[in-house]
Amino acid sequence: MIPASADLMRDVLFLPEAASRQARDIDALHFWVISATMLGALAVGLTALVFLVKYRRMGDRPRPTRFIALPVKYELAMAGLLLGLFLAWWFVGYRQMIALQRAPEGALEIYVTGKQWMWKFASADGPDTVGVLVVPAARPVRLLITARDVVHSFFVPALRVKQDAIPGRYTSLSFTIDRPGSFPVYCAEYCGLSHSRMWATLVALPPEEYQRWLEGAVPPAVGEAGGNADIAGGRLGEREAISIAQRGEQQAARYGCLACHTVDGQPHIGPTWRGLFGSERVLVTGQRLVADAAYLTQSMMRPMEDLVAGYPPVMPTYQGQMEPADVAAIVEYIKSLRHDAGRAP
Ligand code: HEC
Ligand SMILES: [Cu+2]
Repeated sequence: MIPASADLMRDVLFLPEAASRQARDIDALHFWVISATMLGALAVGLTALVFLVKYRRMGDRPRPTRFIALPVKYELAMAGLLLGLFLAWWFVGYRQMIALQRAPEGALEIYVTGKQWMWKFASADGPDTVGVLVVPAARPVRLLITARDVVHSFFVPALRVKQDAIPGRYTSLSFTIDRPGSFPVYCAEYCGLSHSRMWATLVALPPEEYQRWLEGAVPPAVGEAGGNADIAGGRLGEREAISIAQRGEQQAARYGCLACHTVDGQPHIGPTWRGLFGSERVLVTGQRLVADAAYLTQSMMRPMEDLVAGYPPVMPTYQGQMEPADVAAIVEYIKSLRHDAGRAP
């Protein structure tokens, strides 16, 4: 697809600018599919029109049409051509899908959490933000996306991608933004009352400016970016004073969890939280499962339902007693205590 016609197609289809190579690849396939199918439809329509006129009823006497049998080789050629075309599209699309899942070595990893009704972002060396995703331009980025409450969908029109955000699971999305700019992010899965207000901005900064952002400055592009920070109540683009995990630490102390749980690896009245996230748990029933976000949440809400083997059933339930944001913060805190903290789960 030559660039000029790609621009034309983009205008005709009301698409925004494509911000990454992956997005331009998706566009190329999209334009190829839509042009071929539209041309096909046009050919069929025009033929029908010609036949309509050519074979219209003329006079009273019907003129029988000669019986026509199409040679098998034409039929095979037609079927083969169409099948080949569809397989080619599938092949190209499949490769593009894989490219969106796989990140090159050294990609910057950023955790994305969707919850009613905002997007939160956290990375190992950058500050946590709400409503504004800050990435360096021209560097591969891998998002690890999850949801805290219901299914959301991380949608960046400029990247031509929607990726489901599912509670208790991580999905991933990789891309490299070509050059600095700001791009809107939406939620593309109806998720409740303020679904339409669940938006954020993806800001790609030049490498030097990104470095300054890591060091504490707030570049104008970030300061001006918009997004929804309903629950957090913070100002957009402004880094949160403390990270989600740090808030979790405070909340764990406030709710008295630390009277029974330690964070140094020593079991107390309850199991230690050090290395808990992602580890295999053995329950009194003999059942084995992996401590993910869903399990941790369940342990707080209904502690009697999955009792850990070797401990007394003394943990009180916190169902209805904790703010959802506090539950999320504590889960995030326990997650930060895993042995391989900082790497993808
Ligand atoms: C009275 C002591 C006590 C308090 C207070 C307490 N827990 Fe527990 N907790 C336990 C015990 C005992 C277990 C192990 C038995 C079970 O699974 O319920 C446990 C298990 C857990 C587990 C599962 C751990 C594992 O190894 O799989 C999590 C997660 C947890 N608690 C989180 C919390 C949080 C968060 C709080 C505060 C909001 C809290 N607990 C408060 C005693 C307590
Ligand atoms: Cu949503």
